[in-house]
Amino acid sequence: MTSTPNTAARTGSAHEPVTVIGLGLMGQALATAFLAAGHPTTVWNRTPGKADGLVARGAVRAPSVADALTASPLVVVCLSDAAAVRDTLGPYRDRLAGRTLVNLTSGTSDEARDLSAWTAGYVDGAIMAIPEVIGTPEAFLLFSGAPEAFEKHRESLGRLGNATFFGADPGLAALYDVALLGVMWGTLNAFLHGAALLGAAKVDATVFAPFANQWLASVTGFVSAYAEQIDRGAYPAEDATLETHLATMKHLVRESAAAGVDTDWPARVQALAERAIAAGHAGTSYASLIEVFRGRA
Ligand code: FVH
Repeated sequence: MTSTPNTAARTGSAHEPVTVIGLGLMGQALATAFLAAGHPTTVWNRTPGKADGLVARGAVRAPSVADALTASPLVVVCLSDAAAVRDTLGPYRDRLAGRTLVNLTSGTSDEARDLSAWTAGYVDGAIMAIPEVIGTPEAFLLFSGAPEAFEKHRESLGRLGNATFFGADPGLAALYDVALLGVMWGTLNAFLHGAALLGAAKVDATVFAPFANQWLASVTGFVSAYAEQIDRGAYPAEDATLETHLATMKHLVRESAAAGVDTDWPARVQALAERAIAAGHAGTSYASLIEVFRGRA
């Protein structure tokens, strides 16, 4: 069913026209998903040739940024960084009036809040996915900003993947983005350190990986339990005390030194626990380390 413009305007988005600005690896995937879902899709890229494949599949190449902005009620921008967004859209921000600008460029919460001044219809977003999974439920996208603008285009934005809206603060999606990336980097650093340690004993990473994955399944169970403790502000040691953790952290430091692999990371893990214990958390759960991360220990 193709919706007429006013229907699209009233209901927001059955197959509303969408503009995608930025056709890098991610922008190409975004435009492809909108095209595949039947949205009339207008595209613009600094290097025009990157639009060729999309135009061959039915996208309309906008001759200028101004034309790209005025072509659709929903404009999605996905460039390298906030500076690129400012450089590209800044001169034409007056054309954003009455439109929804969804910025899927990685950036900080402050950058998102600054850009939100450009239009009442500003929605910031973060993509927790690689281009290949865009358009599938495997992709999850975080949004925050103008609630009415998001709701108006929720269906269209849902074409990209699993869309979650975090509320009116335009900076919140970016904060979730970096917090989740921090979970990724911390987890991968831990795996890579373990692989280096076992590698020193001639254990291949592919042999270690299934055990790491099995253990990660258990560790993720701690996350929900510790989240409840954090929100209650009480850290009962229902699984192990911080003192017990510290004793085995020292083993990791000693084994790393003996194997000649990085000791900075395990030493940092040990130092965090020692700071929490020094602040009186010896007999509490691992969740009490949040007091260190909050700067209270
Ligand atoms: N690729 C991924 O898996 C990650 C997943 C998580 C989110 N990121 C963020 O998405 C933004 C774009 O990333 P990308 O992978 O598409 O990046 P590139 O392929 O390098 O494309 C960059 C596009 O930005 C255009 N661009 C850069 N600087 C400017 C500028 N000053 N003025 C205008 N456009 C600019 C570039 O144009 P061109 O080089 O093709 O002419 C590309 O369209 C990014 O924030 C990731 O962190 C992706």
